[in-house]
Amino acid sequence: MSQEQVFKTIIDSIINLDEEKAIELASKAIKENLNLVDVIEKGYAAGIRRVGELWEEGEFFLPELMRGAQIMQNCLDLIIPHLKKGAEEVSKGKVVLATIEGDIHSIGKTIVGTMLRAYGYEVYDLGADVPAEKIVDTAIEKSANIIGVSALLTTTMFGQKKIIDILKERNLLDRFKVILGGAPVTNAWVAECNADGFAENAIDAVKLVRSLLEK
Ligand code: B12
Repeated sequence: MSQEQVFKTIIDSIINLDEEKAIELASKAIKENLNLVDVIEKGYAAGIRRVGELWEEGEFFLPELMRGAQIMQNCLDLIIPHLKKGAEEVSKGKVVLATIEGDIHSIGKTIVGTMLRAYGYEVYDLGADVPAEKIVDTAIEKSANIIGVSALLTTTMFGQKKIIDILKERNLLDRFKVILGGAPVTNAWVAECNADGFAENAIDAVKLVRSLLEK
């Protein structure tokens, strides 16, 4: 089977909400030493995004969206420990990561955290639905270099801007780089927030963190 066919089979297993198949394909990918980052991004993540589209189109209802997310999470739980292999011992920098308050979407943020750890960064993942103040306070407490904030809802994106506003208020803008992520985030939004960058996927997030810390 070609790589593209493998990704297509994974996408189908998520769209069909076929947990047994999705798990079987995850185990196979690990056993066959496939590029697990590609397996996640081009397979499972593409599948769950398609489920989101089907939900938007009215083909799927909320329980199906939730089921798809749960299946994806179970597959990630299997794959992620294998991604961590090769992580470097020495920390290259500290990142505080969270999904902003009011927003429970955690899958993409968790993948970003895992990839950053795999590339040697120290990550404090505060989870989802986290108040902006708590994110800033943790960044201060941990002496972080970077604050990464995820938002998947157009209504919660404003919380990303709140982080910058709090930093400005407390005269802390020079102390941290703030990076944003999540499906609705664009370059224009990053500019409006006065943030330091955004990334569309976990690999680009690693590149972004690396480039910001080199500055
Ligand atoms: C799975 C999912 C859910 C799951 C979430 C499970 C979980 N634990 O995360 C469940 C079923 C719980 C859910 C709930 C809801 N959802 Co939902 N959900 C999705 C869906 C289909 C996929 C999201 C996902 O996991 N994608 C896969 C990951 C890998 O991609 P990602 O999140 O984009 O992350 C990548 C990048 O963005 C980036 N990234 C992410 N974070 C960060 C952070 C940093 C710092 C950086 C640098 C990069 C980065 O890297 C990641 C890895 O590649 C999206 C559709 C979509 N296209 O996004 C809708 C979607 C986000 N949901 C939507 C909605 C409306 C809801 C609900 C309000 C539904 C409801 N009526 O209850 C609730 C939200 C409740 C709340 N208060 O938060 C809408 C949002 C619409 C809008 N414009 O605001 C979407 C877009 C669906 C749609 N097409 O309408 N959802």
